[in-house]
Amino acid sequence: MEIVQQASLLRPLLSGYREQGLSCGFVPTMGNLHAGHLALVDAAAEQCDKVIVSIFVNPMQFGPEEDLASYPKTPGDDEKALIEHGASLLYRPPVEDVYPLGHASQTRVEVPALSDILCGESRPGHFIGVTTVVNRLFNLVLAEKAFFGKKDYQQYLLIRKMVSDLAMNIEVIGVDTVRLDSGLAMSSRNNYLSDSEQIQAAGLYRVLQDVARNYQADSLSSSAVQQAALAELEKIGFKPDYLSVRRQSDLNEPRTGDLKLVVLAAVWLGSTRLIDNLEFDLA
Ligand code: PAJ
Repeated sequence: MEIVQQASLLRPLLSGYREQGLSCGFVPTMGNLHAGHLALVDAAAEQCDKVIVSIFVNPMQFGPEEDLASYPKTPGDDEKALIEHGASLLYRPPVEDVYPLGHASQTRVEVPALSDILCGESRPGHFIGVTTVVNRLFNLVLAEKAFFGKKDYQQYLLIRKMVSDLAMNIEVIGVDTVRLDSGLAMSSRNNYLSDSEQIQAAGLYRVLQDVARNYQADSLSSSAVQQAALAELEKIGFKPDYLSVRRQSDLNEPRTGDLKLVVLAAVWLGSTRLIDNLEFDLA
């Protein structure tokens, strides 16, 4: 596996792949790789000749009070795992290579509306940071396909909309969330949880499953289901940020007749913010 830190060194390698007629799959990450990230690498390896992975803890998507400084970094383990999973190229730039003049002066990419709801409401500016860096990475890597986890459902939809709105020549593929046996979605932020909090945290997925079941049974009104779920989250010991049932296609509130839905939630467990979601169908 080649490891490259500078964008200028990335281009000749990628041109070489294209000259050989090899297809490229791209997996952007912030490192501290776990089985969730590696499922994206595996999907890319199945569908493409070459797998390119980026590791960049993007300061532009962290708020001033957030965990940028303490975000977990495991470069040696990440390299080993990527080699084992067949990645061809790791792009791991220093911040100066991505934002030579600082990110405040960076040209921005903003997907309106979708950036401001749910996680965007609680984390102002977060999704502008995500779409801006992913746009830059897409332009550098010029892959045919990019792989994103549905664990970050809103992010996945934002990237799809950016690609469509800007007529970018890349296919965005969503990969199902990888979970521990307890149901807890794998996340780098699970590292912040104590053993007992990890057990508690698994309750989030159970509540999402209850919401989907109650919607499908249609025994309670939608607002009653959501209120009951919020109360249950509090009972488990979470401080809920939001829990909401939306349309899968655009995260708008469902209208009568919408059949493809997703329940999304963000909660605090102590000082750790966790997100999860579950897609479900009606009828
Ligand atoms: P990061 O949190 O490192 O996640 C990288 C990719 O892994 C994302 O597409 C995310 O949805 C996916 N992922 C994380 N946990 C997963 C799980 N349990 N199952 C399946 N996929 C999972 O998301 C980011 O980084 C950044 O915002 C980024 C897109 C790299 C832009 O900076």
